[in-house]
Order: sequence, then structure tokens, then C-alpha cells
Amino acid sequence: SASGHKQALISLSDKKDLAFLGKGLQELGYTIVSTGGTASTLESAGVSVTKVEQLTSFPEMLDGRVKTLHPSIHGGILARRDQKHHMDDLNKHGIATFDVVVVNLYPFYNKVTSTGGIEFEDGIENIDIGGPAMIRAAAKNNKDVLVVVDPQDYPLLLEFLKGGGDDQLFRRRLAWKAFQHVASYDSAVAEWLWKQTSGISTSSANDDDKVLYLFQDKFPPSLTVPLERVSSLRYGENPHQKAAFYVDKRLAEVNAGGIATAIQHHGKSMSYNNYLDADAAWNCVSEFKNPTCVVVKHTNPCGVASRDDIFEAYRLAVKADPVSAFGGIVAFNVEIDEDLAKEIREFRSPTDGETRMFYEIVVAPKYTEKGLEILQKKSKSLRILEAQKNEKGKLSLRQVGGGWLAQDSDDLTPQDIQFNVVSEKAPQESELHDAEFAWLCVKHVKSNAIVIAKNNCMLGMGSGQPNRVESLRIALKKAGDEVKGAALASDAFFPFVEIACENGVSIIAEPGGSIRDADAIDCCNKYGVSLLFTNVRHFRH
Ligand code: 93A
Repeated sequence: SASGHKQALISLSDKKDLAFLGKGLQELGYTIVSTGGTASTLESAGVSVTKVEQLTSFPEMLDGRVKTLHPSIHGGILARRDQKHHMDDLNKHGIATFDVVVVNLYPFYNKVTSTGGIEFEDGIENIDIGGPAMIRAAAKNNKDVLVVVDPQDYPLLLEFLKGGGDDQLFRRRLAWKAFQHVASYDSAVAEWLWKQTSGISTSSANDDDKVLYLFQDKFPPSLTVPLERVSSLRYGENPHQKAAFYVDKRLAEVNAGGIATAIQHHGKSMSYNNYLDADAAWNCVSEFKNPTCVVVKHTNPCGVASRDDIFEAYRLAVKADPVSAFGGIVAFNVEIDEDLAKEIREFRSPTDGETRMFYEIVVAPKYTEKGLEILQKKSKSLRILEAQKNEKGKLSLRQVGGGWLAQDSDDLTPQDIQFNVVSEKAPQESELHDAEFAWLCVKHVKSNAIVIAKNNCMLGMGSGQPNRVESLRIALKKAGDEVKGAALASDAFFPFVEIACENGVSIIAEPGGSIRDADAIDCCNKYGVSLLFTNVRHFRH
């Protein structure tokens, strides 16, 4: 500092490792200046502190809203050491420089997401103003001020100071982290405030105050998604693409479930494509209430089966398309115990009855200890994931060149919609059930999507074809003879009813609502097939 002795400013809400930091700085000869609570904690740990009030000659006021917002603090942080007139200013007012600023903020995010919620006024009081001001000031003057916002960095800071503290790159990294910290904090505040605006009456708004009407939209005018890099991936979709994995901090902190926060118990590290496929498999299997197994390849379910006996469900899901299932992702919506794990380990490919099935990933909500142990022995590389069910109603984001698309997640269940019978033939209970099952599956298949299913089991699917008739042909071919008496679901308008009828399906579910609906109905009547209109389209692009 100006007088040659070193000063550190510490003001922390999260007092984790504060004693360690304080003792470390004191040993290095720093004078420590702190706000009320931080000062008390340091003093109880035997570290001597100067209170901020002593520097400012002002008490903390307005219930603590103004503690550190004072020239004695901000002058000491912001002054340029290489500008004589800056230092003259400090001397004139008797202000000493700070070399180190350690601050973390009021835990706003945890407060507003705490169970039971929080009153608007309480939320407001938890918005930190003085903290971000100090962090930003210190980060701006990073050339001469070290700024630390993360308790994990205390040991690094002390090491750095012991070594003389010359490395400008290290100082810039801390400054980057500091601005990142404040930015994600402000994002959380903005998002919370956005939520507080819904339901606010706009009737009092005058006509030229159009901006208020924006708040009746579901989506905010700008999105603030605090993403945190969890890991670097070995590569992206292809080996020549670099890649990393980010977790949405807000969702992770409120335990919103989903593949991003799954626990990996075993196996090679997750790859870019692994995340995509595991996500698809987990989303699909989570859809079902009964014990279900889903096999996914390249983000499409190629086998889906529900059974009271999960063993049988597993075998059926693999048998639906054993060639595709090889090297796929297997997901369960029930706990994997010892016996099921053995079955997964031992099951032989239905194609030759010999080769043991090989999978990239197993996903389940739970494992018994034994179950886990047995799966771990299946192979070194098998990734074993324990995932929590996705919370509904989450924002879905996808990237396009230069921008992002936002939408609600597609959370509709068969209970939310109506399967209206439009044919002469009314379906039997079991046929209706097959149609619902096929409809649930088709939601998870890339458009154009056709699913053929019967007795809680997917028999064939056609996905991703640029025309629907091709998807239909593929689904029929996969279902083979089993198509007779099965249900067919189409993700969107289905003009190829006749082909389906000729091949022997007994019930068809599609959105309906096209000018050619009458043709479809006539055709089903001719073949004695049941036709259901759902009024709901299920594109997945
Ligand atoms: O209410 S504030 O926005 N006004 C301030 O002037 C101020 N200065 C520091 N909050 C302020 N702080 C915050 O107090 C810090 O960011 C830190 O989180 C907390 C530490 O308070 P204490 O040391 O009393 O526990």
C-alpha cells in the first residue's frame, strides 16, 4: 500500500475457511479490514481485525444496506498505483490502498429457492449491493488488487502471495472469475424478479408504456442461464471437434434431476454422444409408470417394453431390434438389483444366441449394492448412471446458427389428452391401451416418426426419414408378422392409413385435423380398423 504496509479487505457471507484465510494473511503481515459479521468470526479465531467503521468513521447504516459503500473503501481499491495524482488524492484524504479483496455475496439464490419460498420483501433484502461493488472494483484494478470470490482459492492466494505475487496472468484469471461470479449472481436476481412480475396487473399501464406488456409473455426478453463447466469432454460429436460439458447451475442447485446431474458409478468417462443418448433414454423411460426398459441408439428408442416382470421387459426391449441394441444405451425406471444386474450382464444377443450383449451405458434411478457390484464386473468401460427424474415444465433450449430457440418441454401424458374414436369400429380396452403406449413411444422418436406396438411392447419404429411413408415402411419391416393386430402411432398427420390397414394393424392413433381426415376415416371403416384422433402433434426434430 501507499505506506508500504499491506492491507486485505474481507467481507464474507459464506464464512467457510475464513479462519484459515485470516491466519494466513496475518502471518504474511497483512492488516485485515472487515465488515461486522466477518470481523467477529475472525476475532473469535484469534485474528486481529480493523472494522470497516474505523476506516470510514461511519457506522454500518440502513440495517446494513450501507456498510462498505464509502470512498475510504472504494478509493483504497480503485486507485491506480502508477498514477501520481491518484496516490496524491488518497494521501490527501488519509486513505490506504488494499492489495487483496476477498468477498462473497449474500446467498440470494439459495434464499429465493429455499423450500416454502420467500416473501418478495425478503428476496429484495437479500440482493447484495456493496459486495458486488467491491468485487467489481477490485477486478477492474486487477493489476494491483487480488480479488477472490471462492473459498477454494484461498490456498492458491496464500501461495501466490508467498511467492511475491507478480504473475499478471494469475491476477487476470481471478478478475475473470470475479466478474463471472457477479454476472451469474445478477442473472439469478434478474430471473427471480422476472418471475415476480407474472400476475402483475398491467391495467394501470398507460398506452405509451407498451414495454409493460412484454411481461405478459411467458419468456423473458432476454435469457440468463448460468452455465458452469463441469468437465472437458475428450472430443465432441466427432474426434476432430473439441467439446465440454456444462451444467445449468440453477437446475442443479434445486435438484431438478435429469441426465446432467446423474451420478456416474462406474465406467469410462461420458462422451458428448453418450450425454445425448443417455438423455434420450432417460427421458423416454421416465415417461412410463409401470416397470419399463428402454434401449436407445443414436438418440432414438429402438426397444421399449413395460412388464410387471422387469426381466421380461428387458428381454423384450432388446429383442425388438437386437442389431441396433448392440452397443446401445439401456435405461430402466426401476431399481437394478442383483438378479436384474446378472440378467443384463449375461443376456445373449437374440441374433445368434451366443454373443453377450454389449452396452455403452446403463441408466437407472437406483441400484442395490450387489446390483452395482455385478454390473461393474460386466466391463471396465460400461458407464453406470444413477439419474433422478426430470422435473416437468422446464425450459428447453436449442441452438441454431447465431441464436437459440426456447420452448416449454413437451410434458403431455396420455392422461392430458383425449383419444377420440372417429372410426365405426370402437377399440377394445387392450387396443386402446396399445395405442396409448405407441403414442408415448412415438413422442421420443425423431420425426417423421412411426411406432408399432402391442401389449406394452414396441415392435417396430421408423425414425428421422424425410417422408412419412418411408418411416412407415421401416416400422412395418421391423415389426414383421407381429404387426397383425398391433397399434400404430404417428407423430403427425398420417395419410398412409391404407398401407397400415393392409398390413394388419388394428388401431391407429394420429393427431387428425387435416383436410383429408375423411379419407382416413373411410379407409379405416373399410378395413374394420379403429382410428383415434388425438389433436396433439408430437414432432421431435
Ligand atoms: O447490504 S449491502 O449490499 N451493503 C454494503 O455496503 C455491503 N458491504 C458488504 N451488503 C454489503 N456487504 C456484504 O455483506 C458482503 O458482500 C458480504 O456478503 C456480507 C458480509 O457481511 P458480514 O461481514 O457482516 O457478515
